[in-house]
Amino acid sequence: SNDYTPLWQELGLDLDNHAGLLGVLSDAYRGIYLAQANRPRGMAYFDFVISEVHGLRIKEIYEAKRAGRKVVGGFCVYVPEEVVLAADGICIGLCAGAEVGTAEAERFIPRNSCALIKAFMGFKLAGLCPYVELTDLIVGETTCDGKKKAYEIFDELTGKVHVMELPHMKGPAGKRLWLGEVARFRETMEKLTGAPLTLEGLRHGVAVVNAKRRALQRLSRLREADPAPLSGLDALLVNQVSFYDDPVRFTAKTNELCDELEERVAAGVGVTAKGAPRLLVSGSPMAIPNWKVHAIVEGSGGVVVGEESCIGERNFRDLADEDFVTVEEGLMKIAERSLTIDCACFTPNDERPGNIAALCERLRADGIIHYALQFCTPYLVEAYKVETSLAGVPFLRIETDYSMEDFGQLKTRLEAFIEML
Ligand code: BJ8
Repeated sequence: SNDYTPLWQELGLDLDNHAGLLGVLSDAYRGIYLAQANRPRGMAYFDFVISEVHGLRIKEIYEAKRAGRKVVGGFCVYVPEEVVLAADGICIGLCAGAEVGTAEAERFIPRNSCALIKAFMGFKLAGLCPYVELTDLIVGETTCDGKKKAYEIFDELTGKVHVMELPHMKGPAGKRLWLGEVARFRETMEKLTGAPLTLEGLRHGVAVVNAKRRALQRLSRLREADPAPLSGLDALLVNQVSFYDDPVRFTAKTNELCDELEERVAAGVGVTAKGAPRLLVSGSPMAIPNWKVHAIVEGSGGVVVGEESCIGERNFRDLADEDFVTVEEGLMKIAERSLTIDCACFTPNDERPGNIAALCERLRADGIIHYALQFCTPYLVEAYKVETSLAGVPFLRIETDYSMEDFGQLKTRLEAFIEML
């Protein structure tokens, strides 16, 4: 295999720490992913992507950057990837799902910050994230208080954070504000690239991202089958990879996987026996390599059939309207699409319970696991409304972080829940 050490060194990574991280990651991947039975052949591509997560993909981005393309990192599905692609940029999701650099992060942010925030700070501070180092621009947003305030410090550390002001209500004033913010982001991108955004570019950006969303929608629909044609772990992985792989290649590979899954469904082939308990996981996003809950569920006889999450349905449920004739109109269509996202940072967030009910029915889920990261106030508080609106559907609330300390306790609770279904 290739030696990427000189590249990692050039990016300023802490080589010892980094080697440790990759070792832990590949052990976890072997134990959790490669140990699964009856995986579709199409997952081989995603196994390869993971094995090269800090290798080949980093080299590709590095080379694209040398050829003049700009790299934009983000933490939220409200960040308009279409606009980045319209400017011939590369868009990368920077959310992190491993407990890394915690002590370093806690020098800057409180201990009771959610694990996701602690991890993105920790990865940067411990010199472990080549993606952050490759970015020309990092886009933050005013979603939850923890992220909003952490971006101020992240900007001090990196000097390249642009914050988009996301409204917290979706009335006319909120819509105007968001439209203005998408327009301001366009200007930021134009300044970064030194070139005006074109209609052709924007059409291309929307088409590429919509195609990716369509492939993920297709994957989601295939999970309706009983037995499920692929594990929740594998589906989660595909969704996680969608945030940093080349979008055109990712779409092609996901569609190839779906072709194979269609054959499986037609032949009644699945990863479990027919009738295995089907779970929908709902709540805070599960950034790579956060596989804990799925691993426990699927190690306990259940199968996860959907993620009502930003690393899941919220990322691809709605497409942007491709019918526009000016750049301004295109930006409006992009802004309108993103406001259909039902994030708990909004108030009220009345669409979410209905969306969960519909998803639960479509996926024929037997129960819902409401997953919230510890200290994630928006999702922890909203769990009440979700649970009460879904009366009759078996519902389990869990609150956890990235550590393995509660693994045994979580396993006991999840096993009991699955047994009851
Ligand atoms: S649109 S869910 S990606 S904000 S887990 S950092 S909310 S305390 S991630 Fe999110 Fe955008 Fe909403 Fe989606 Fe805060 Fe909660 Fe931590 Fe979170």
